[in-house]
Amino acid sequence: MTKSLFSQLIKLLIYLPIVSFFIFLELFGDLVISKAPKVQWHREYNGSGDESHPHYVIKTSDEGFLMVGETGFIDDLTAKIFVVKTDSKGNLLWEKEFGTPGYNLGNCAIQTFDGNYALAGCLNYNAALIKLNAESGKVLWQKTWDLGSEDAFEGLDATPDGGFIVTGYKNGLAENTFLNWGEGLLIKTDEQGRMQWKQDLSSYMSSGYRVRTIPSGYMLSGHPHSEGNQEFNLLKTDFKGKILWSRAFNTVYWGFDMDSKGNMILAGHTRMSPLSQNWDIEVIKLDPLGKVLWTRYFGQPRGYDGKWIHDEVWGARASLDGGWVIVAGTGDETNRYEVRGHPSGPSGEWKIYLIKTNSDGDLEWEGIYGIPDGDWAGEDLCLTKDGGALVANDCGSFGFTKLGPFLNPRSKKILEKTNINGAPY
Ligand SMILES: [Ca+2]
Ligand SMILES: [Ca+2]
Repeated sequence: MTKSLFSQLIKLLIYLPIVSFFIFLELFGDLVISKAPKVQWHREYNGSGDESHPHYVIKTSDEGFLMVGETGFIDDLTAKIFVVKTDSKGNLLWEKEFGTPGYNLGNCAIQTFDGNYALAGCLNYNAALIKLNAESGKVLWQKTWDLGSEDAFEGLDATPDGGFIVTGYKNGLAENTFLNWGEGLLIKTDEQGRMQWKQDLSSYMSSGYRVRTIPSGYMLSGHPHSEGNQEFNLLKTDFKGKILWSRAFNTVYWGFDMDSKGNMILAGHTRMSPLSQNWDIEVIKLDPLGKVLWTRYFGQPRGYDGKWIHDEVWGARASLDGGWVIVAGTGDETNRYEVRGHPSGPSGEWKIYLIKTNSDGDLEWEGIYGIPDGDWAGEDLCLTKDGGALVANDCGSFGFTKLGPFLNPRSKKILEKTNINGAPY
């Protein structure tokens, strides 16, 4: 009897620390899951145009999503701004189109401090800022500016006084939704969209692209000064738009985000890559003063000859573990190549290409997502409360492609810190 009790006690002493250890892991286990997440669900919405193309997505405070882009085409002047609001499962809550078919661009969106939404883009060759009711999508107000020929807003953020900071370009070429080689500008408005000041960025940028309110002013990423002079990608201004410093790099970057410490990521695609002679992904991490901490290249995730493969990155997000998620598309458009019979399928079918790095830029996983006989491409991404993400998928319509957790959902307390735009900053 005594012996049995004694052996029970010994067992308890042996097992208790092991059990406690696993309880500890359950509660505070690694935030990171080091393998590519799977698609949980996918929904598509098209507007009145033949096709629709998303550019930007945010997670909203109701855990749903707001995606913005265009329906119709820029090339044949049939485009309208298209906005889709869904719940957390991708079910449609409302959709809206703005502008008459022509040259209209839906480029960026935020949730405002009052819980509604604001969009930045272009209506009929004029830069546009539109505020929408969150419940219905009804326009609360809309402002357009003819700042100079073809102009558009590319990025916006809310400001602490309830107003807006918007960036974009004037005197552009109005050729597409991407590079238009205009003259960069930065505008501050009040809460009703009335302009308070504007800053000419034309000696720095052909276009501002993303802008973020930070405790000491505004940080903005933008496109190079001119096609021949691939320079100036990052500007810091004070709250009046005075330029405090600028940084120049030799690549056109699209993805931009900041982590909670003010570190930044810039992600673009370049032919000057050590991996191949075709477009590969270049990612740089910068400290809060714009000093480059590291540079990494990624590409050819499906294993084709890199000479033919375009890896095109359009977005990047800070991840709550201190790492980064890069969102891209991968494929080729070369009829001469189009590998058929390859284990990964024809290379001409485009796929979403996601890259997860740790804070040092080391690859943790790459994810490839697509469908047979169809084209998918990642345009943007937001993090979700379950530790997963939602990709804005350009699949010929607005694709809402939900990925399962890649951050440990058990670390919920940390994940709840995710702000309304899906980034921790
Ligand atoms: Ca104009
Ligand atoms: Ca490539």
